[in-house]
Amino acid sequence: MTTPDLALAIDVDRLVQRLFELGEIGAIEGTTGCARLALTDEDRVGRDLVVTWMRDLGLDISIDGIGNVVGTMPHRSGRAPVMTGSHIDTVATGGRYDGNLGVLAGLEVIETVLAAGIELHRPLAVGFFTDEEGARFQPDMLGSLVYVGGMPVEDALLIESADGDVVGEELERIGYRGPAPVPAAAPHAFVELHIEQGPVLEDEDITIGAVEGVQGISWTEVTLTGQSCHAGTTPMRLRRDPGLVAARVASFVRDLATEFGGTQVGTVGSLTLTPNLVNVVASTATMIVDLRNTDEQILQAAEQRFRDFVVDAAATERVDVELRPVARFEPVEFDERVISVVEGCARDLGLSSRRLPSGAGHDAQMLARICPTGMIFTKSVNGISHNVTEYTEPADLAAGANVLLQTMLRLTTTEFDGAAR
Ligand code: HGY
Ligand code: MN
Ligand code: MN
Repeated sequence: MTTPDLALAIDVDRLVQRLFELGEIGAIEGTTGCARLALTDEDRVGRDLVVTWMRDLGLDISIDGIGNVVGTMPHRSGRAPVMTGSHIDTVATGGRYDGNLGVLAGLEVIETVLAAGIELHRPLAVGFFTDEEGARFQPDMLGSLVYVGGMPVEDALLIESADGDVVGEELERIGYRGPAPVPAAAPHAFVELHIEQGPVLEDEDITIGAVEGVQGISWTEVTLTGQSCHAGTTPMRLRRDPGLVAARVASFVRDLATEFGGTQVGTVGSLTLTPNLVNVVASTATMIVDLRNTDEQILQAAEQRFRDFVVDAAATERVDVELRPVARFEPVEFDERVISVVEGCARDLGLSSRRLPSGAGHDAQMLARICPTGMIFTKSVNGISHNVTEYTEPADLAAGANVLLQTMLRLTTTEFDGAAR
């Protein structure tokens, strides 16, 4: 295929139906959300369903040592595929589109191309990566990190959740510890469709996001250890209260983001007090602080300010503190050549587009280490995600998936001289 066949279009009803079916697995009662934390039974059932759809299309399926699954069109050329994909694990209060759209739209693109009987210069592939969310096992993007050689699979298999579950054991238990080698062979190019998960496209009424890159991410687990004692009898001057320090840290993180401004964000979304009882001063407080910025130097400065504050706040209350980095990824820039193809496809399809950075982490930021990579965003209604009310209109699902279709087709005949740019 040389000239793009703009008349070719995905079947949005089939895509919506699959999003619904997958969303029913781990459905959160009374909502349109779902919970499929990585390597849980719900994740296994979701994986089985997507693998069945891949098999029904006649794709060659590979499952690697960290449970990443890739379906590739059989192709006589032996050339590296143009690959798409994302994740099907969700946060505990997830929606039906985060990650799932990228995987199912990729499946839809391949089904559309196969049905049209188009001869391609190189195959298309679609994958889902293990534990993109990092909600149960940190860091996030764990599967794609291993896929590109960013972490030895042996190390990844030893990672423990807060509940003491171990990645390797859970992977065995759900039957997804596969034989395919990691790091994987580099695809020819990678492009991921994802919901924006923020308000920009909707606020500006723009249909497609041509994503420039992903901001840097820093997750630090903070363990504060004080002394539990009676809430009624213990004078305030004698207390060593880690709950108080945790509250001051959470407030500081917000103030730091406000002070830095720009793209700086800071979040304390995970905070556990032990024993977490109304009449007991906590013995320990455990939290994970999420700091992000598009600029690496500023992110490092924010990290340093946060660390200094925690140590000082703990000392003031005579509380012990332990800091443990659990995820740290520098900002990533996508390949200009892929970004331009995304923009060109949007334009040829008559869709408005703009460039923007991604506030969220994505598997594409890992694939960018090994091949020319880009992303396509489509709107999130009210900019909401990681929330059961997450929603994207069918027209925007179709727009994103059709840009993905055209982008993947063009990338099959795009030759990339030299390293990613
Ligand atoms: O945390 C993130 O940005 C992604 O959802 N894992
Ligand atoms: Mn995602
Ligand atoms: Mn997510």
